[in-house]
Amino acid sequence: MYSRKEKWMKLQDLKHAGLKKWIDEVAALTKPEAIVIADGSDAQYQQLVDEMVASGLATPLNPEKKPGSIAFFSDPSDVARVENRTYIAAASKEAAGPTNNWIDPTELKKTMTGLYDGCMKGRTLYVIPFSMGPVGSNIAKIGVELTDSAYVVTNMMIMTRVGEKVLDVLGSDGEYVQCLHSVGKPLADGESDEGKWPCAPIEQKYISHFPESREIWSYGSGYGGNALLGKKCLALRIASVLAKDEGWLAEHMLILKITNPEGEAKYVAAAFPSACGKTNLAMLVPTIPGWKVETIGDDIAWMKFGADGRLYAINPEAGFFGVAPGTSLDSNPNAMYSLEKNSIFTNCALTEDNDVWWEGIGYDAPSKLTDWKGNEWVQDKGNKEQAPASHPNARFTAPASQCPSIAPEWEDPKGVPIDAILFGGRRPHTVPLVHQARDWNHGVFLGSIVGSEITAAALDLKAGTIRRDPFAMLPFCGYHMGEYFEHWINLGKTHDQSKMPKIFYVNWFRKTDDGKWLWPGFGENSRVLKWVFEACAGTAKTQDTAIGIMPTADAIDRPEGVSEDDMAELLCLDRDGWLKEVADIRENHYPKFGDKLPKELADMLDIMENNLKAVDASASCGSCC
Ligand code: TSX
Ligand code: MN
Repeated sequence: MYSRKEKWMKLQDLKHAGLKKWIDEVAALTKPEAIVIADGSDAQYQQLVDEMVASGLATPLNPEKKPGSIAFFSDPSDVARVENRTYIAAASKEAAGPTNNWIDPTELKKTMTGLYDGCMKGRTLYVIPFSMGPVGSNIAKIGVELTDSAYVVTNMMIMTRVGEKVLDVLGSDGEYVQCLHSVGKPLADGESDEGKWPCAPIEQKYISHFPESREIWSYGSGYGGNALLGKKCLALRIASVLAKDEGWLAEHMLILKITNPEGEAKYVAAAFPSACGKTNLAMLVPTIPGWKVETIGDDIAWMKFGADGRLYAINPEAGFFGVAPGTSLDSNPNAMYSLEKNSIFTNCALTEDNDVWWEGIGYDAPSKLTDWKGNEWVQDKGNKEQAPASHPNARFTAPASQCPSIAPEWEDPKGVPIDAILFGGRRPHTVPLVHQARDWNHGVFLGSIVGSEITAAALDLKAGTIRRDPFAMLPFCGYHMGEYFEHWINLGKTHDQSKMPKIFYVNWFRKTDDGKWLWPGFGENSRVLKWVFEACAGTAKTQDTAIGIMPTADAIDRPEGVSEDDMAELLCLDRDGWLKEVADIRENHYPKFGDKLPKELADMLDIMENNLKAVDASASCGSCC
């Protein structure tokens, strides 16, 4: 049965007895027709593409417009991460914490073993040995994903480092994270997928994490974070547990490098909830002359303390799995150049000449499109209710090496020393354009209160309400969020503060009372990054306030179109707004973490409240807030 393709590596060739045994066990359970080991070669990538094109699952794109690229259209029910079917199956419910779904691991394994039984009949089981992080880096981790989806294999080949070089590092007894995945739609005898995107109904979908045994079991979805198990499942949920145990950080953060006109560089990591433009910031083109921004990563940072006491970060990924709608030459030219070739597009619209199109790509749709559901679609600008041609969560999968702004050191195995950590979110009011934490614990406090205004896309809560997403990690922390806060606090106790990154909170999303953006954002954010750079260098113009360290009124150069009054509003201290914020944190946010909320954070909230009450109400912010 093993290896239908003689030319690829065979199971017998694997040197790792434990890995071979696990593959045998999974094959005995799932009963695939064949087993193929992903060797990471271009030839194998091409063969997988050819097979998916032949079956009708993949659409080859126009080689003149998007060379080496393909498009996929998922089942309409399988378009995003499924948080309500995502489980942290820790030994106890308490260990998973109040913000994760929990099922007893023994019970969950029993249920899922039942689902996996025979689920790969008639399909191929692919073995994907992958490295999160540069192969051989001492910050990197190895995973092996077993999957029945060739779509997953090709995406993993872009998003991670795959193949024989990983098996070489793994050796005969190396450690790896077991990642088991099936699309979860068993074929009947004689049935084939016939170009359909297979997946299971929602009540059979399970995205399960077993933190004690460091295993991931995923069933029923072929999409993104549910299926490409190196990303959210391994690099965040499982790695966050490893990081707590081993004294490092696995974070939902971009990493960028900023260089001033004198050639001095600083490295910045930044965490934002979804829909705040993390990928855009990671690839920002500065508007201020002489300054340069380069990209290390756009989604995940693994950070460890070096022998010199500084915090070093690597990007564990090798590609970008970015939201396509809204990505244009205006909003993010570097992303557009990254996806020009050798990329995978999922749920984008297709043009008549086999290029991709999406809402917010920066130009009108051509006369006729095929929408992501496969239907003919003609743009009707008069109709505000028209369903979009691309799914709002449509994605591009592009190699990071193709990004024009990628930093030369992006694959340095020792990582880059982080100077600043930014938190942020969509806050139309109250939160200023930028402020800095007074010290590490205050910075942890800022991370713990991260929140973002609900955008129209999220229908479960009223638009205009703020959803808290501490450290942008709420959906991605593999253990109790209160213990996660404590882990951050503890790092401050055990390390030299003078060598730790400075912590900031930014907000690109302030609005006027009549709903207009106060700040132009995008490349103009380089002005804020410049102030952050200067704050790290000790040369910034700053003032101490009730909420932390803020820029003086003239510390940040004003972009064109931003008046002096606008700037004052962006940088004012909204005493009453912050007092409401304190009340909301005290009544609605912090109680969620029960007695696991570190005392340092409760104290920090009291301090902020007292500071604010001491501000003269009539003197604060005049008329602007
Ligand atoms: O990514 C964004 N960033 C960060 C860029 C480096 N977006 C897009 C968010 C959705 C993913 C932004 N949207 C940003 C921003 O800084 N700011 C805004 C709000 C905004 C939108 C459009 C305009 C200005 C601000 N344009 C005009 O007013 C012309
Ligand atoms: Mn993310």
